[in-house]
Amino acid sequence: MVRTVELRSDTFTLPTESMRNAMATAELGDDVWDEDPTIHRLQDRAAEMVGKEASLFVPSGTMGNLCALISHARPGQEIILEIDSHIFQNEVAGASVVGGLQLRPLDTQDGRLRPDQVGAAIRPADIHEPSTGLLCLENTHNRKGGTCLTPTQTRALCAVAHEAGFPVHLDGARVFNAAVALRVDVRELTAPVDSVMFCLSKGLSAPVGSMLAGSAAFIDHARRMRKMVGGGMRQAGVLAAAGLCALNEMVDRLADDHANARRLADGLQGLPGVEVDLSRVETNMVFGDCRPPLTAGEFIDRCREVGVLLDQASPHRWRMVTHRGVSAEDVDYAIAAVQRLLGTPALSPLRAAG
Ligand code: TLP
Repeated sequence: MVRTVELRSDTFTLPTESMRNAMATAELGDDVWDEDPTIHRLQDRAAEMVGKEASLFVPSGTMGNLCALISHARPGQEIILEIDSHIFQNEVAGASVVGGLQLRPLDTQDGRLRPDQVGAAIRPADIHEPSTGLLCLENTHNRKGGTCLTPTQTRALCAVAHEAGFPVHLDGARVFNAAVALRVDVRELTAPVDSVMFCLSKGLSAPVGSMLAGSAAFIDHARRMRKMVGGGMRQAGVLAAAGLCALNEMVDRLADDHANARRLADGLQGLPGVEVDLSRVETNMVFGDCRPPLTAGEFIDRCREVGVLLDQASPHRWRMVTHRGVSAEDVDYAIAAVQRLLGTPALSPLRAAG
């Protein structure tokens, strides 16, 4: 039987029954007037979970990051971040367009910036140069494999920024995945940073929304910025109700997604034509490279024909993401399907190369 295994992203997760029920009965008000009680409950709960004074519900992770960047830094300032970070690669240059900010990307092997590397990128007080306004971290790091920054690494990086006098923002779209994988309270990963954005709509399965958390003064300013970029919503409590279920009911089960990603990576590793770096599989993502002449585009098209959906990361690189909608049986089906595909003449890299 052909089934569909959705491995393109954890953004494909659908709301749970408990979320649907909570949405149907949520108490509502106008959140632009700051009068939606369900939004208040979500914002209080989110702030408490990440150990910050306040938080703000935003429609997307992209908007949360943008509001953070333009709240922390002034036009003309430079932001240090990792070269494959979502903010640098996937947010349509919003920080530059809306915030007038210059981005300073630094390269790493595995998404983990080093304190000495950040230190060396800080601008001196020179009239010709922009001043450094912010350091951005990403945990887990998406494009480098879903890799985690530990509490110690986070603290060391923040110390460099704070000593130089500028703040740190964490793109923690999947910071709960990091906390679960590292077996630490998420506060250990968020306490050292000045602000954190995390997504409710990825592995946590809510239909829409992300949270931005930080000091009360920072969140007050970010609320104005959210309004400026069109993110002020009215009876948004209908979405916040699902977000509360996400925070209260969906964090611990992320461990299942991590086990499934490991199972998937183990099953795919060693197949002819694809290469999977097992050492990078720390959370719910599996990246692989196709060996030429096989391209990721070809591989993805053929996988789709057998019901296995995955995402392209570069001409030869693909990504599979596990989540609540992918069971261990789905993983086994996907492995067997890919195994069969790589054995077929049309895709067999050995045959094509010979
Ligand atoms: N990531 C999406 C795509 O945009 C690539 C995905 O499928 O992984 N930070 C990180 C680290 C992210 O991975 C994402 C989304 C965001 C921010 C933005 O969140 P949204 O999609 O809610 O704007």
